[in-house]
Amino acid sequence: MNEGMREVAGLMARAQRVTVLTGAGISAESGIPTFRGSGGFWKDEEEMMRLSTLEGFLRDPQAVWEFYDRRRVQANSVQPNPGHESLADYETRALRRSASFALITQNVDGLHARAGSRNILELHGSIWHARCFKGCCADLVQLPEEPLPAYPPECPKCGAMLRPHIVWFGEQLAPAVLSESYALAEDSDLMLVVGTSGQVYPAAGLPYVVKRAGGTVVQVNMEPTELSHAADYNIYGKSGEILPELMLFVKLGDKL
Ligand code: BJW
Ligand code: ZN
Repeated sequence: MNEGMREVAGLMARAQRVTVLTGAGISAESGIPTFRGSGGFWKDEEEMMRLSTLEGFLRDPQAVWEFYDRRRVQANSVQPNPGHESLADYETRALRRSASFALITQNVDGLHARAGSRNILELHGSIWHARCFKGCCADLVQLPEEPLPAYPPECPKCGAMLRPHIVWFGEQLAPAVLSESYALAEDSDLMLVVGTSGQVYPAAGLPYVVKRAGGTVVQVNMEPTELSHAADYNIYGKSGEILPELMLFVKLGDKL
């Protein structure tokens, strides 16, 4: 067993203002690939620039839309795993004892909501939505579970091309979501950081905000990351196993 599991569960049980930051690793056990590392979404840097930048989209919107079609079909074919479910369970228990709880995710797959999490901030958007490329029509367009009939899809209001509602490299995160995330981090007494490589900013800056403001950071990951040195506790293992185990201790503690 990882050292400190009981200690961390004790912190989780007592924290009054909880934030959780998740990344692709939490969905890995559902069968959704992570970004970096072998078997990831991008084969190499060239593919990353082709599929996850505005320049890549403008060069070949069809290829990028096909990529997101595959991602939606895949996300729809898998289930949230015990890691997602444990965080939803933790939120319910935190609210019951009048603690605040927010789940800040870099993931775009929608699995946290399907697991029952409620207060979710999606930092990098969602594969389930598109928006007008011209930016003139503010409403998000809901995307279907199956591949689109034609590419690129058109804005239902003005007929311009739609783009995926995703934050690509070099693009600004939605200011309201980002500022709320920073405010929540600054105010947290505990942040759980789960399944992220901690390489992509500004999301990777959030644990440092918690530390600077005097809060505690607990990382759960398969392996050491860029954030390991900043975390007060590092628990190495699969989040789909570690988080349920932590919740078991939290629940035992509640009964004592
Ligand atoms: C498990 C597990 C299990 C596995 N259990 N754990 C130089 C040039 C240009 C830009 C920059 C630059 N320097 C910095 C920047 C800014 C850039 C950035 O940070 N780049 C770095 C990579 C260097 N950031 C941006 O561009 C952001 N915008 C911005 O900053 O605007 C202002 C600005 C603009 C320009 C210059 C400077 C400032 C936007 C970032 C948007 C990120 N978007 C993506 C792609 C979305 C597209 C899509 O989904 O298709 O979001 S990138 C990709 O990475 C995705 C993810 O959300 C994000 C984070 O990845 P994550 O979640 O950490 O996944 P992995 O795969 O990296 O890690 C998985 C982890 O899980 C690993 O640690 C595993 O060990 C672990 N794991 N199984 C537990 N079972
Ligand atoms: Zn439009």
